[in-house]
Amino acid sequence: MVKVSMQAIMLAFKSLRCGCVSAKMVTTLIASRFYVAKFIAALIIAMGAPAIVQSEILSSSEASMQKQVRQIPSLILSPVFPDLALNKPLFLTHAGDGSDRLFLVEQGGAIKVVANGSDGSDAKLFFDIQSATKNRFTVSDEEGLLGLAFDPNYRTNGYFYVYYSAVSPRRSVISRFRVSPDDPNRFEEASEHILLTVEQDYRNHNGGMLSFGPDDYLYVGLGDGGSAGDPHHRAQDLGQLLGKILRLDVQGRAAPDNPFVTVEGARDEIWAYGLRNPWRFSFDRKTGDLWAADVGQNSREEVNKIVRGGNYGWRWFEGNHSYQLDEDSYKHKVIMPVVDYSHQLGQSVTGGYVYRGARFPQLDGWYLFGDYVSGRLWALDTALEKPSMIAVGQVGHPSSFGEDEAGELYMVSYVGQIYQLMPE
Ligand SMILES: [Ca+2]
Ligand SMILES: [Ca+2]
Repeated sequence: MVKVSMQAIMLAFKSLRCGCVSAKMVTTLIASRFYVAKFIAALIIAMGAPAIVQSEILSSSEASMQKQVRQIPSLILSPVFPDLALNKPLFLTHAGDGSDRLFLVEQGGAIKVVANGSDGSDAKLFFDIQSATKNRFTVSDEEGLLGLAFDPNYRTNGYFYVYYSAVSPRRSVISRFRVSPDDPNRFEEASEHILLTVEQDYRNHNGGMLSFGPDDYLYVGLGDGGSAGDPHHRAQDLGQLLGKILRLDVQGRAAPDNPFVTVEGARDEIWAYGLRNPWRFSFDRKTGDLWAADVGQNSREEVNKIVRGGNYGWRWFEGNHSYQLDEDSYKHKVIMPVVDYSHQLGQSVTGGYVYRGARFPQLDGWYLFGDYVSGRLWALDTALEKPSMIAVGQVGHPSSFGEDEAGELYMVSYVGQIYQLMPE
């Protein structure tokens, strides 16, 4: 169940030198995955060394498929910012301005900024939704401050973009803000410029990812609107923005060469469609490939490589399985996921990144992602046409992954901890 190596546990025992902790207590602790993140953090504090999470092959059948391919090294999840308190963090990113700061998004509407490599005690409140907008911000399980992206020209224009939920009426809002001219660690109040508003009739499936592509366009992830089973069949409806990935310019307009600008009745903003709830996508820094995780309904979670104009199948398909086929489903080309997995392994996929940092060349080209519910983490070798999922660890509620300016990878745990991902 829990993939904390025995080696790490024995090391912890040794350094603790404490006869009062029984093996049974440890087993009980690690069997409760809710406490895994805090348990690992406690181990690190006790050990003064990073926890070790063993890479392992998923199953014997997977093992035979993996024989001829390279192995990912054992990974360490090393907690960072020990003196930083976070409440329901959902994302981590950088400004791309050479300052090497990290920006941490909390669902409740705050963005905190810290120096990369610090203990976190230097954290400043960069953004606060309550002083940012007159709109009625709202938070629920899948609503809140969900996304953040910095303008490719942030260094000169100070613009950044956020995705948040509002009510009266219920909607998703994508807005641009500006940094304060007087303080690089604080945004400028009253600088909101709304790029796009999308009506929502349900609280769930809001997507929320924002990211600039290598083409300097802003990509936006929107879920199918919510409820269950896409009752209004929106993901396949090119006349609607829900269930799509959009590609916008920095004014919020459709990019002029988007795939459906010449298609009658289709929204110009759409880049790809047939998505249920894309929860985190990212661009491979080396190849420009767009990798998106799409959260499933009742049985399958999936990871997709998104191409221009692609239809990713929902609600006709959930992962590689049919969900609700109809006469139209047989007339359309649908792109199946690169990988999908059953709800025995997890119930809500969290997309990650292809590692392209310089520090750990042995991780180059591995796409790292996880599952929010089970806490399992996996890697895909993107050099392969049909990569298999390789389990690399397990940790409490991975809500997102993130990159620093140098392309080093982090994992954001919803319980309030950030980890850096690195080889053992
Ligand atoms: Ca919704
Ligand atoms: Ca799909």
